[in-house]
Amino acid sequence: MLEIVQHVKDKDPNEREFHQAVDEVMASVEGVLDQHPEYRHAKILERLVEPDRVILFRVPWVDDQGIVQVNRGFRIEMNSAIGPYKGGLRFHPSVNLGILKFLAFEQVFKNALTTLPMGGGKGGSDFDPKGKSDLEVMRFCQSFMSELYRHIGPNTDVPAGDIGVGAREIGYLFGMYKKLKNEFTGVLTGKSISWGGSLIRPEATGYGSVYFAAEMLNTQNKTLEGKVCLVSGSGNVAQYTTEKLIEMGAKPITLSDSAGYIYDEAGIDADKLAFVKKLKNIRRGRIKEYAEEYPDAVYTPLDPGADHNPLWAHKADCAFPSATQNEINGKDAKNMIDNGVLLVSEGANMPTTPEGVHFFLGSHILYGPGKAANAGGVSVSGLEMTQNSMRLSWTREEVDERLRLIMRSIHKTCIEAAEQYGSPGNYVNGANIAGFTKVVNAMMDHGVV
Ligand code: NDP
Ligand code: 2IT
Repeated sequence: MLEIVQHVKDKDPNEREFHQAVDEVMASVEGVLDQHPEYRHAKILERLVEPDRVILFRVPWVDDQGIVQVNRGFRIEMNSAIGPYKGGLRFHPSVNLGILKFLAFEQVFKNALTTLPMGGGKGGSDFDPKGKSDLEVMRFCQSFMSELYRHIGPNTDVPAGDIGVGAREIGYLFGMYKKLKNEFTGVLTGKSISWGGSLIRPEATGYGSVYFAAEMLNTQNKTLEGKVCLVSGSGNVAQYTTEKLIEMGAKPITLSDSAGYIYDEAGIDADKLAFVKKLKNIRRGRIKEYAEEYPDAVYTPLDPGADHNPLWAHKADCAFPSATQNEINGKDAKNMIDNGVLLVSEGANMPTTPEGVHFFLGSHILYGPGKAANAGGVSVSGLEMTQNSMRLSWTREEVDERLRLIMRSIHKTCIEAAEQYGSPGNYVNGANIAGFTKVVNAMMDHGVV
């Protein structure tokens, strides 16, 4: 293990997910470091793992019963070497400093791969939007922004959505920012279309993950046509992954939430997906209801104590993890390989444990890690910033075409970087090396700051 990984573990022993993310990147870039002793001399690694700043704040709000609630708010401004801090906000009870530092760290390299000028950041709260009324969510978002507004700005730090933060939350956050600053600017992305949003932003992460999968398959002269696909999650990324898979002639057969998953052997088609969108985005219900609506589908509750997740044990060709971190462990990865999975494209951030990654890489399947495969979301966020700066909006077709080109470019960059450093076909090394090199060279240009 590189010294820097031990240093990070010693310094913040409780930030397990952050250690995991640092460990993976550092293992990939050892060859680059050997060729560039000047990086070590400039203490580049020590600077990369230390956020530019961490903002931690109290978020008090009043619930519908009139009771005062207190949550914790965070923004990690990780690295701004190649552009303003950019990255989502996550509202989920599991949110803590270690999780947000892992997400911010990943975001730095992901954003560097997009070809657009964006630094890396991430934020959020341990607030749980589940089961809250719209008014409670609004009061929470307003309180959250009443502190965050002084730290962000269209040329400083531009947050967006992530788990638990969608169009509704971005609306409330934007409304409060605009009121406090008396400024209408592109300070958030994922905005609705009538007030500065970009077409295709809601679709972008899921579509991008499927475009990345198509690029990977293309290296073996294969397509998605007829491929049976496992999808996890049922939120933004899972829904638009499923939509694009259906459009490309593939057959998605699973979806999940944190309580369980559905298996639909006949395939999830466009009508069934329309039901899921209404269920999840409007009624805010549970995926279990899919099996009540479509009785041929089977619902299985997830057992948090189990040593594997049965969703990943169904026979399939491709897998699109689109829920959360570490949702595929070593056993799940082995089950997938044994069942003939030939491609994994990660819509979620770091959904595979190190043991799982080891398995995928060892079995030489097409394995697209999150920071490459899910970069379509932040890419279209970057395009939303561009449109806001120009004060115009592009058509659906234009944004979608740019997204396709960006995903193709990320794929090519990964392939080339992996080859250059002696691990052809290894997208993990490719993505880490290419993202790292771009950020680090900018840091070297800027001197010791
Ligand atoms: P959503 O909140 O829209 O959906 C999240 C989905 O994942 C829900 O189905 C949720 O189930 C499930 N989920 C969340 N936490 C857990 C958990 N601990 N265990 C099991 N299931 C869980 O979020 P997104 O679709 O936006 O995000 C999904 C993933 O994609 C995340 O890893 C995110 O970081 C990543 N991502 C998102 C991007 C975006 O543009 N939105 C861009 C790039 C990556 P439940 O409703 O039960 O909580
Ligand atoms: O993980 C991610 O890339 C996101 N949640 C999207 C970030 C963004 O700024 O659009």
